Amino acid sequence: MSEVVLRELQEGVLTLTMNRPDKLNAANDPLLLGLTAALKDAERDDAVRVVVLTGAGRGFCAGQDLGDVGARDMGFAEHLRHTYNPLVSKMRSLEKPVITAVNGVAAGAGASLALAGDLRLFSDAASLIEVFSNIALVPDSGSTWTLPRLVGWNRAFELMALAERVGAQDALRLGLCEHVFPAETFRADVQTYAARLAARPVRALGLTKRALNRAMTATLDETLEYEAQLQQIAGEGAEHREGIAAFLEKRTPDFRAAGKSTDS
Ligand code: T3D
Repeated sequence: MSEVVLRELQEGVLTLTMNRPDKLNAANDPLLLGLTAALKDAERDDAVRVVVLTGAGRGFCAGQDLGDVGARDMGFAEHLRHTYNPLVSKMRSLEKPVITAVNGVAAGAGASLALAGDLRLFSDAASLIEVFSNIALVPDSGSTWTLPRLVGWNRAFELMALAERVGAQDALRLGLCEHVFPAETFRADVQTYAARLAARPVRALGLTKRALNRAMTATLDETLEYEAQLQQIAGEGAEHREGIAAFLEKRTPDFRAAGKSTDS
């Protein structure tokens, strides 16, 4: 049996590919648990500087595999707590950039995974559907958290209520993705973008992610204090020393090398 999660590491970019193309990468438990395990491995592995999540074939992810639902020995809530919720939490808390590279349709929980990326890159063949209401379910896996923050409460509700397909250009207009690349060159364009990010000071970016996550639910004063604490950590790090040295020596900083040296 082929693996449901493919891993490939290139230029510090770990690409995780959901690999059930015949079902548009509809998610079963091995796929969801496999993705979470891969993210935990990526968290510990210094060779991984950026993670890309994408899909094999013409789909990104069609959400829960509907063929599996009837055969389960657990309820919906328990299933979500066991599979999707840890995955989405890990994507958001991983202190390395996580890019979702949406190559095709992202539906249901697949749309939630697409939106959970720190940066969302769409192919011009991609689309996103909050498809849950078609089968009389509630949006899950974080969609009720991400979507209203991106498009506002009312637009989010309309997308959820009517389950209309949002194409790539509309996704860009609505702020659901940062860039749209042609389908023909998508994988190469994603790798180029991700490698550019991998050359950045990823430890500082991890702390930036931590700061942004905290700021989502904090007051201004709490945020100012938290920024000060994180700046202390970043300012004592090897990446910062390299950034300053490179500036003074009028050269490009080598943050990859700095990441390998021991932080003070
Ligand atoms: O605890 C819990 O599990 C709750 C969690 C719920 C989370 C959810 O994600 S609920 C939402 C589940 N997803 C859906 O309802 C989406 C169902 N799929 C579709 O609506 C359509 O397939 C798409 C709009 C995504 C794409 O349409 P199209 O026309 O491009 O492709 P297609 O022909 O419908 O699908 C291609 C194949 O993939 C097809 O198989 P076949 O006929 O070629 O053998 C289709 O059955 C299969 N497929 C697509 N989505 C799923 C799926 N098989 C199983 N589960 C799917 N979700």
